[in-house]
Amino acid sequence: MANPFILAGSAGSAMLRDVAHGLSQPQKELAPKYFYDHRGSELFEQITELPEYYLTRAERAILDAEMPALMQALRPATLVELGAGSAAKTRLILDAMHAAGSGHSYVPLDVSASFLADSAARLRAEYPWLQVMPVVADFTERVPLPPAPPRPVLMAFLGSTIGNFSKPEAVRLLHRARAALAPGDHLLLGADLRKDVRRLEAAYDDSAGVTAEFNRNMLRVLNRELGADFDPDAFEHQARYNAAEHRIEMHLVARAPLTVRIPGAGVYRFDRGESVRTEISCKYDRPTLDGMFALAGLRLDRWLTDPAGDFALAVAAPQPDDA
Ligand code: AVJ
Repeated sequence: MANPFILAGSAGSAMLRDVAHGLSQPQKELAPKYFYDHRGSELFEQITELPEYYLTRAERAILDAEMPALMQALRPATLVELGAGSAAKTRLILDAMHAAGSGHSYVPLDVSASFLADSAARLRAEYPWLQVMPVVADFTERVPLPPAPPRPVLMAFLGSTIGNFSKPEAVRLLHRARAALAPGDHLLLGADLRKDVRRLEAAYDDSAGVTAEFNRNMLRVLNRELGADFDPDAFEHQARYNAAEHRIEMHLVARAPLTVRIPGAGVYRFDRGESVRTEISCKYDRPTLDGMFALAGLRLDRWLTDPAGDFALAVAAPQPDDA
């Protein structure tokens, strides 16, 4: 028993249990959702503007080039967005939707009620024609839509956030998304593509050190939220490409032997050079996504990439149950 101090139920928070469980694995791990406190979200914004981090620019370029024609073809009445992420990308889709004259409903789904309220207020002010129906939900658990949303629905899951999930988890998530879709609806999935390892590693280990700060910020979040005593400076940022799994892994590597105390969750030892993995960021190709869609009851419908082939927007449609 690694952690005899964990109390079941209300006595131990979900975060405490999750962190204790992750730190008890042979390869210690922490969930990437813990990056994103206020500071972490700011650092991520900075990452998206780094010269090495091509993902956001590539995805925006595809949206810019392809959304007008896609909205003309699909004519969605409602845009559902999983993770109500970057306002700039949402606007490219909403603008194209408005230009196509197909619909005016927007359903952002996010865990953070305050983030949703802020972005909804801003969008309503900027788009008087838009009906915004925010839903507070953790879309990794469930994908609830408001009752009878105007259809067809276009459900967007952008930013290659799917890459944070292992293949079985990602398929489960896609399957849940599929369950919320009706015939005629579509899923719009942003996915980062496989490429030269040096470019991938540079994207997650920038020369300005912003990603290193982002990575260490997770320890500050755990210190504040759980009263843990991580010394962020005692850990080195590392981004490695795991070629067998086709994914970038971010680790925090202990520079020396150390122990960390987490009240109510015990004491954790790190050997010198031992790491905690804080994120996986899976990289895809078309056959792999094809296969994942098939397992999730979806069918790839359109494959849109930037000219360099760095990033893809995959459009998928629900398969009938008997197909
Ligand atoms: C927001 C999960 C897509 O994996 O590229 C950026 C997060 N981590 N730099 C990614 C991230 C390090 C990002 N996602």
